Amino acid sequence: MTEQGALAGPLSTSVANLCRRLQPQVGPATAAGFTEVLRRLGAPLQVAVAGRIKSGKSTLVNALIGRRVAPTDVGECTRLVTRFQYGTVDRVEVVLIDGSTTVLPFDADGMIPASLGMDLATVSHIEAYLTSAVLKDMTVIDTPGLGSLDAASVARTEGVLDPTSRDAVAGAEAVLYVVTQSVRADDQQALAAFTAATASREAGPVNAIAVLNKADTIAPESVSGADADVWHAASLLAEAQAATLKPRVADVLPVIGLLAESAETGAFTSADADALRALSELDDATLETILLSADIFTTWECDVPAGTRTRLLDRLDLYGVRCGIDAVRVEPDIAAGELRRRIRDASGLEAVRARLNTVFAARADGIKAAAALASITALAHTAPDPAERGKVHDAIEVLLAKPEAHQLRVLEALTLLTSGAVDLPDDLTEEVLRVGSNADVTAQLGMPDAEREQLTAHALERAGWWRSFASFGATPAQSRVAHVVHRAYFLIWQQLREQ
Ligand SMILES: Nc1nc2c(ncn2[C@@H]2O[C@H](COP(=O)(O)OP(=O)(O)OP(=O)(O)O)[C@@H](O)[C@H]2O)c(=O)[nH]1
Ligand SMILES: [Mg+2]
Repeated sequence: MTEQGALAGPLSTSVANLCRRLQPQVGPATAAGFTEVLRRLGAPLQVAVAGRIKSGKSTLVNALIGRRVAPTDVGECTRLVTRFQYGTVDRVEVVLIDGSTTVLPFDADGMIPASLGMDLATVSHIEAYLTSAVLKDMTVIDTPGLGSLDAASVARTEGVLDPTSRDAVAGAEAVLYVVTQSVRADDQQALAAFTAATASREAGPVNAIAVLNKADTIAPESVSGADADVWHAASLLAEAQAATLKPRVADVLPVIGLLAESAETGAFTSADADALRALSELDDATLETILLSADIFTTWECDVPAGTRTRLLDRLDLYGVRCGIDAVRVEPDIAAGELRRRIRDASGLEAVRARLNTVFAARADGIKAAAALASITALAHTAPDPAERGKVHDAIEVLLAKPEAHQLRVLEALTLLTSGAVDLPDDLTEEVLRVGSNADVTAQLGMPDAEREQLTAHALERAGWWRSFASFGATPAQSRVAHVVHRAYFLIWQQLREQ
């Protein structure tokens, strides 16, 4: 088995070294388990996109990858798990339950065919290898809708949830949870089940974020305080949902997946820009009328051909069409590329990407190492030979005492804070999140332009402050978190001094 790519960081490297060192000293079953752990450690972070049926998961996956490749809306492939990972050549394989694979040609539009032409009962999942750069840092797993009534697809989704399964769909390490306007009680349950069963030791706000998708379809009058503004309404709703989903996710961000997909995948073309320009010339009254509903928009008699309007509606829906027309009216000469960027900006995708980067990428080392340690611990439990079990446990103890293992405590502290299990004043919470959520020292200290000397002094000062807070000013629960933050600053200080 080959090991792909670079490890996520120092802790993953230590865990990998532990596996390699112990491998020759253990029985064949445990050794094979280590090989699998090593393979997983070397792979990019596995991010599952989960959520209720038709919430727009596949649309978002396409937007994130920057290619319209996952079938949306209809077809049996929306009932299958599809893993999108980096490859040097675009290739799609169907993986059968017996482990064999068949290459699947892309359809005429360059998409994964919506129907496979084979017995779905024999299919495990789909593996798509794409040259998309985003996939170098994370593997994106598109999942069938939770809460779908179709028993076979439910069973397949549970395959994703099964942490012990060696199946390729198992073991998502992070979750992007897609909700729409109404979060239902079973959304919370589904999210709980999904995060609890991922391979990560502590699933929760550390490795899960949520998006409020289809923000464009929210009626602003239904949200008090929204001032008839769709995006404002979406932000308010997202905030309320964050409070409901809080112990499970770090954040809920509003997004319009459809606009993100159209802008990022090139589905929005210069012909669409021309169509928006033509529509922008309609008089105000006509425009207001046709934007009332999708039916009126496509059937109203006007100079822009009905087919062109249907296409626009598919790409942008009514809200996006309105945004586009507004942009053209302000700036009649706007180029198609600029219009595409405006649509992307209106989609909210950039904020989602940024959050994925801070929440997942910066924590990938800790998240992956925690998942690997959980697997190693499970392997040790099932090892037949007590001496072998002892050896593995001892090695884990040694590893946990190393400075790089401190990240695991930081992840734990973040979970305690963001889930509300431990309360701190807002400014302190923000400080802990900053220290725990960034990979770069200047960002951790919140001093982007500071010299090393200033950084060193600040780290030392904060280390001292958190130590006394841990001893004097804190409840026992706060004290636990404070000790972790103290040590985080101490390690930063040490690192700065050694540079
Ligand atoms: N208006 C609007 N429509 C959207 C948005 N995102 C997705 N859609 C539409 O919602 C429908 C379902 O989208 P999919 O991406 O297939 O949803 P899914 O969650 O993958 O669906 P399943 O895999 O079948 O559970 C499609 O017609 C999309 O075009 C959005 O932000 N706004
Ligand atoms: Mg889908």
